[in-house]
Amino acid sequence: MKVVAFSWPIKARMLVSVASWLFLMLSHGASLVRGEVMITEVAAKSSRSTCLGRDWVEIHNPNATAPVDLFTGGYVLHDDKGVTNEQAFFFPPGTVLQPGEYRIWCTKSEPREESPQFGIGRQDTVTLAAVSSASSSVEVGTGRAMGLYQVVSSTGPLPYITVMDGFDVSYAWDSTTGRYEYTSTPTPGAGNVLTPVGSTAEQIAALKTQLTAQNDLGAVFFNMDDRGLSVPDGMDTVLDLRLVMVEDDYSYLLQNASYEVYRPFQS
Ligand SMILES: *[C@@H]1O[C@H](CO)[C@@H](O)[C@H](O)[C@H]1NC(C)=O
Ligand SMILES: CC(=O)N[C@H]1CO[C@H](CO)[C@@H](O)[C@@H]1O
Repeated sequence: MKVVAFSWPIKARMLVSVASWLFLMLSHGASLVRGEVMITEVAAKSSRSTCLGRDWVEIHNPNATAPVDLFTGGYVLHDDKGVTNEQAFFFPPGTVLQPGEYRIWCTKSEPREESPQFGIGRQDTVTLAAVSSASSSVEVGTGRAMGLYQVVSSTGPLPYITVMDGFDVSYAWDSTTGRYEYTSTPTPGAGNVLTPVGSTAEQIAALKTQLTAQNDLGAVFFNMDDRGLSVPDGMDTVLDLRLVMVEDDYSYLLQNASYEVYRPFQS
């Protein structure tokens, strides 16, 4: 026999939250007028600098003249656990996307009312849904809240790809092909730039090029090549630091060469 793993307290809480949200929405005089907004970009942990490394979702209002109110429009953002999951995210009052705006939401952040609390897992699906305009006649108490919503925009399951650590990647809408693709040039909060992610070999080559360029900059700045010798176009020495160390400590430094080694010095 199959046991339905759905405890009553959670179910009750969920229904109360949907019901109170609907009430809040209606009490704000919401008319369920909405525009054509869409999910334009999502990042599943692989975009490092944005949102302190957390996942993020970008939503775009392509309309050039009309703002879209995500609260009064009855929008909800959820992952593949669906709109009835506790972590489905209801936009708070005053969430208005201006004409042409791209805005990102960091997941699992504070305050919780302003951040989707679901993570975007491998092959997860991120969906933007909205309360169906026919919802006034639907009984929220039946628990079939699913029927209240219609999908507005969905990424579909995020395809699995190999992405090296240290490589910035997002899954972005390509308006020229009408499909989502991975790009190695994430553009959180702005129009997408599609740059194919490439094979593992190509990622390694790109990373090497990037690191070599960074190393070359460092060689000029520190006026020191890989062997510690000065370089032709190196910058002038600004600070000449001389330390006197005990022989053992000095040899320890040489034997344990690393960017961070702690040893006492005499003067
Ligand atoms: C922008 O929104 C307005 C108001 O909802 C609508 O009349 C218009 O058709 C929309 N424009 C586009 C290009 O969708
Ligand atoms: C932390 C560490 O790696 N220490 C090493 C430094 O070098 C000496 C001599 O080779 C080693 O004995 C230590 O283990």
